[in-house]
Amino acid sequence: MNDVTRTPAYCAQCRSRCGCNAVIENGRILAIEPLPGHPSGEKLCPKGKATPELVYHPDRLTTPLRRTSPKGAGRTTWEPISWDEALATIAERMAGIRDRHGPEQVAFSVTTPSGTQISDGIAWVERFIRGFGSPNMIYSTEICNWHKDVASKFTYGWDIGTPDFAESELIVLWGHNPTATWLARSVEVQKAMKRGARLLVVDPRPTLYARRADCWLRVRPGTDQVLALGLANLLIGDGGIDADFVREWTNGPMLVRSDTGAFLRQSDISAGGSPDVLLAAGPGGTPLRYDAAARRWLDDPGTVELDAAYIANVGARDVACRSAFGVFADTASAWTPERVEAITGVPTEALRAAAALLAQSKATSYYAWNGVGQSTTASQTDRAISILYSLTGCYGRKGGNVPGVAAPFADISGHDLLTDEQRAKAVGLDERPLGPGRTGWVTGRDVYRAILDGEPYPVRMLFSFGTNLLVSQPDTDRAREAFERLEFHVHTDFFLNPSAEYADIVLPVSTSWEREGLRTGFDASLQGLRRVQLRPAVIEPVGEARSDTDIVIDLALRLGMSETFFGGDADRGHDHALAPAGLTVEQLRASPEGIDLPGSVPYRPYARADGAGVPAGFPTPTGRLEIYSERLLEHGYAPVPEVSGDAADPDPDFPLTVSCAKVVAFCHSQHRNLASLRRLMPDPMLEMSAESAAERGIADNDWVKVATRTGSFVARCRIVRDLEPAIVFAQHGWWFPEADQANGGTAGPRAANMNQAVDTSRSDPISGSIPLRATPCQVERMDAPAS
Ligand SMILES: Nc1nc2c(c(=O)[nH]1)N[C@H]1C(S)=C(S)[C@@H](COP(=O)(O)OP(=O)(O)OC[C@H]3O[C@@H](n4cnc5c(=O)[nH]c(N)nc54)[C@H](O)[C@@H]3O)O[C@H]1N2
Ligand SMILES: Nc1nc2c(c(=O)[nH]1)N[C@H]1C(S)=C(S)[C@@H](COP(=O)(O)OP(=O)(O)OC[C@H]3O[C@@H](n4cnc5c(=O)[nH]c(N)nc54)[C@H](O)[C@@H]3O)O[C@H]1N2
Ligand code: SF4
Ligand SMILES: [Mo]
Repeated sequence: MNDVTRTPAYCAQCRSRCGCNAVIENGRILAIEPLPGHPSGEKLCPKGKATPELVYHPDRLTTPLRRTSPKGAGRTTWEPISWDEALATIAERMAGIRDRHGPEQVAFSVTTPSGTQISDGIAWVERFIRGFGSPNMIYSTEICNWHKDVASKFTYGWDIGTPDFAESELIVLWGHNPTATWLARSVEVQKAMKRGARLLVVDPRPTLYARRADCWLRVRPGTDQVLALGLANLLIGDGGIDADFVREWTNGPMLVRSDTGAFLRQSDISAGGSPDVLLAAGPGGTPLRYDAAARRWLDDPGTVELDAAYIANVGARDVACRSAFGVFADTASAWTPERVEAITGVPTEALRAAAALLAQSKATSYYAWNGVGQSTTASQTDRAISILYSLTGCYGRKGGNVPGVAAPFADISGHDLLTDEQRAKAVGLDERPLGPGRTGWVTGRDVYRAILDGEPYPVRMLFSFGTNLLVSQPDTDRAREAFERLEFHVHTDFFLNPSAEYADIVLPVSTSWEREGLRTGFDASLQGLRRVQLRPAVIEPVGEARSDTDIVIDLALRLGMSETFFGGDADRGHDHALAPAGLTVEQLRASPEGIDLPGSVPYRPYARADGAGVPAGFPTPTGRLEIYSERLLEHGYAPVPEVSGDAADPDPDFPLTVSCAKVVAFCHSQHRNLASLRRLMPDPMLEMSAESAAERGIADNDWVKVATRTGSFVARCRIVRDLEPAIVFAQHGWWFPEADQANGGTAGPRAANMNQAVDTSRSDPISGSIPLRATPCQVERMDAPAS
């Protein structure tokens, strides 16, 4: 008798969200298999295949636990408690702090939906946090997705969009390595290459796609902004830009005053003129009027000049003005190929070849992610890359990056629930008023400061939905100290990770196979965005584990938020989310493989005209794609992405630079306890060139110590061809679940956690990102650590 069944599902462990069949026998999940026909269903990675190992791992948390030992001293001991006792205690502590001190004094940390299964419940968790009234959610966004998803709005008004791989002539992977991090996208890139699409890769590491690319720019870590400006300079100089697009759709033609840096407005040059009307230069110096509020020209823009210089009469003074495009072009022109080579290490011929590829392609799509988002210049780097891309005219176009979704869905993550008063209390928001703090996403560092120094007010409680701050984030010693200081600390997870060891109460969470998951769009491809799927729970929960969604709904009811939480009925919440797209939970339950919405994601949404024939434009202050950002200027930041500051002097004690990249075997600090994945990668590796290794008497596989100004970590050397000798590559997230958890393998001089060696004294002034990808270091051979 064979009672094996196959249920359509998807793997929620990472951003790829691979469509699959779950193979179930006698209520147990045996395996997952690819699900051809699903937009991300062609392949599964080793982490997906390790599903049964994770689900039935002997270390799974199976009941709520309360700690019975003091914090920070030796081994932690726990006692099981009931769900009711656990949740009653948590609700009471939360309500107590809220009522006595304010909800902002409860901080949260939420793990990443791009690299964990929390994508199933993330909207509910965020709703809970905002509904409770706390603006303090540690979310890693400043080192994860914020730049491509939010900083890009300074330029496009929208996010980076979804690459239309199926129609691209040229694909650019810029600091993004889908082979390791987004399998379904990697499949799309391969299909496109087979079809004849060209590939440009910008990465210091010889990734699989770098080796296969038509052009590989081996950029030095942390120098991408210079590279992007250098490429823009070549495109502009050689006539390789789409000048019609730039003239018609960007704010490039608008005149900028040299005295204030603001746009030249009609109200500047004529009494009674409108401040909404911006001026551009027409032929022979006639000013042409553009009404930014109405998003339309008041004069015929047919002859508007892009690269204009202009003298305006402001009051009784002459003020020199330059078109926004001209300001950017001047900034970029400083970056000649020779200067770019000196900073980035990219040879002038390679730079010219890349510029030629960009100039020739009429349909370029790109993706830029962690390789450019984890630096102290991440926001302006995003600006430089976005503007470079804008010059190609491909944003929104067929074969380019297309913003938007196939259908609208209601957002249930509760952005509207936080009052302005609470929103303003996000820690770190004063320092970075345009940063992720605006939506309640704060950095670990700022929360530790609040806990330890009471700045700007004390944080008393931390409630973690997954995350492993002691390993995945720097400032490890501060974090430990802060955890010991907390009045109350809750952690929800599948396993007790090193950070959970500091909690007062730990809650066992069901894996995605034991709970439902709603997905509105699978964005490996533009076509996949039409798929909506409600993944059923395919097995019963292990032990007493409950989903994050169940946990926050239960707590919400205990905290008096029933109404905000749809009376405690998750289905009602999901129906609310689905309603604008005309779907229901019931329909989706009847189609477990998902439903494809009719229609598609529209190309060129900015060109869609209203009844009066006025195109929608871009959702930016000027209604145009913003080469020049007055908004950044108003907050004291550079309006075009000029390179700020001088590079720090090289330190002879730390002549190398350590960067990092993700590996297919693990997500962040997870998966180290799964035997099949550890067989793929038993130890942390440090990629080095043969030259640098030989210079230090290091052979392949030797253990090495990597020292920086602020700490050190250990790894094994892996010699890699074609790596620049001064650059080494580490992996983050290492700890040893098999080791004695009294130290968890996370601390001390022999630990493998690279984040304890990252210096966070400098950060991106807009987003708070930190230099995870470029830290000066030295490497030396060491004896193998005792196991
Ligand atoms: N297997 C696996 N998949 C994952 C995750 C995981 O942990 N493991 N995490 C998920 C999450 S949360 C995220 S955010 C995504 C991230 O996905 P990716 O952005 O693809 O992540 P990385 O591999 O860290 O970095 C991408 C590339 O940046 C390169 N790089 C390093 N420094 C620089 C630099 O200075 N400039 C440039 N141009 N490139 C540089 C690296 O060599 C690497 O090839 O992956 C998601 N998917
Ligand atoms: N040096 C360096 N550091 C980095 C990065 C880097 O590239 N280099 N990448 C950064 C990035 S992009 C990110 S996003 C962060 C990620 O940092 P974190 O969000 O801290 O991710 P993890 O370390 O994987 O910890 C995730 C924890 O959540 C648990 N978990 C998984 N799924 C669920 C779930 O559904 N519910 C609950 N409650 N728990 C769950 C896991 O078991 C694990 O214990 O790390 C960042 N840190
Ligand atoms: S790439 Fe692997 S871990 Fe990520 S969703 Fe696909 S199968 Fe799961
Ligand atoms: Mo991330």
